[in-house]
Amino acid sequence: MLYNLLYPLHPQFSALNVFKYITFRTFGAAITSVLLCMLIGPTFIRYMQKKQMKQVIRDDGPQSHLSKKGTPTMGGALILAGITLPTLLWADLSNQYIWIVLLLTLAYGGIGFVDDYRKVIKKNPKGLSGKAKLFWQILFSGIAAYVLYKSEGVSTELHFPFFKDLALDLGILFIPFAILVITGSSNAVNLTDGLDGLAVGPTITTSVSFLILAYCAGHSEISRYLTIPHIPGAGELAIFMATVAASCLGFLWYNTYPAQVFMGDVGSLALGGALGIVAVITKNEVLLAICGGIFVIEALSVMIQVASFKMTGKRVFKMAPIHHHFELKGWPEPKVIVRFWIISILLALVTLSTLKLR
Ligand code: 57M
Repeated sequence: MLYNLLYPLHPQFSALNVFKYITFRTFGAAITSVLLCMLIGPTFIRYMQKKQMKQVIRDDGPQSHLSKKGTPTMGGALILAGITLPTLLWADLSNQYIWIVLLLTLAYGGIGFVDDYRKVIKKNPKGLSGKAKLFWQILFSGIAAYVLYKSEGVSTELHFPFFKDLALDLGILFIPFAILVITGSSNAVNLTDGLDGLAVGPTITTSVSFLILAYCAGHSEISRYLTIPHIPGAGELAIFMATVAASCLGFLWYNTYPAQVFMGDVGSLALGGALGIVAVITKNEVLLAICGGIFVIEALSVMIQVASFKMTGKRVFKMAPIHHHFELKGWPEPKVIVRFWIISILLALVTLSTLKLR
């Protein structure tokens, strides 16, 4: 909004020229997001406590989790505010990608909100059924994918890191593929969100990496130099990714061990959806699987566990998702969390190194 309002005035006030730069607006958006989440946090937590919006803790998980009873949840609403308001403030609102990613993120947050609302307020432990969640996720990501497919200049090619000249044109299959990436990413982040700060850590490393990837993809000279697909307009997504990373950072202030608030599905489904749609637009779907490797490992651990139990009656892990396995092995919760963060930082470095490696 600031760009649309202030930049046109730069012929009269040359200082306003600074709003032209994505880098300047990215920093502005990030600072606004962190401050917003950190400042609203205490009021938000008090409100959730007053309204009794507290997490129900299952008693069949690791016993250390029983002490988390009464922790307020739905902190994802705070994250969504930290993404939406600064994006509206700092991004170019005439950019179609900004609207697609923002609306998809809010729609996924809406699905999570209904689930949390039923569980926490209506005291229905089942919340929104798995099938209903998947239906809405497919519908919303399908709409976003269709809009992208029909948009001029949006490529339907799938690109591969390390093999920069290799591209597979998916054609109409771009739509189901995009649905798979966005829905898969959303559910994988949701599965990861089972320890204090466990999901926000890798979300920060992934969104900072995608901030850089989006900036490079949107820049004609940098993308040509790096021989990555040039996607005009995608640079604005750096601002959106900055708000995702920064609102997670602000939220982490309260979600770090021992957590004062959980994000709930309203946060986890939205964050995963946001990463998925940005990966699709910037042609980095494969890199999302590498950068978000922690989410992939968490989701795979559940699939392996369920398949093994169904086929052999035996469990591969003490409990899935895999973070519970390490807890049950006796690792203190902060150790599991920080080690998973370390892996996600390493994966982000590998991801960014692909910009130069072929
Ligand atoms: C949500 N939700 C947390 C919180 C958070 C198929 C199966 C593997 C599904 C899986 C599942 O339900 N996953 C999705 C995981 C829950 O956190 C809430 O949910 C939100 C995210 N959606 O924001 O609102 C609990 O996680 C802990 N937590 C923290 N700190 C945080 O910052 O400590 C969350 C955030 C919270 C809190 O304890 O209550 C969750 O784990 O339920 N199911 C499971 O994860 C269950 N696994 C399981 O059944 N494994 C089986 C099979 C099916 C694979 C097996 O291994 O044999 C475990 N979850 C729990 N207890 N709670 C096991 C038992």
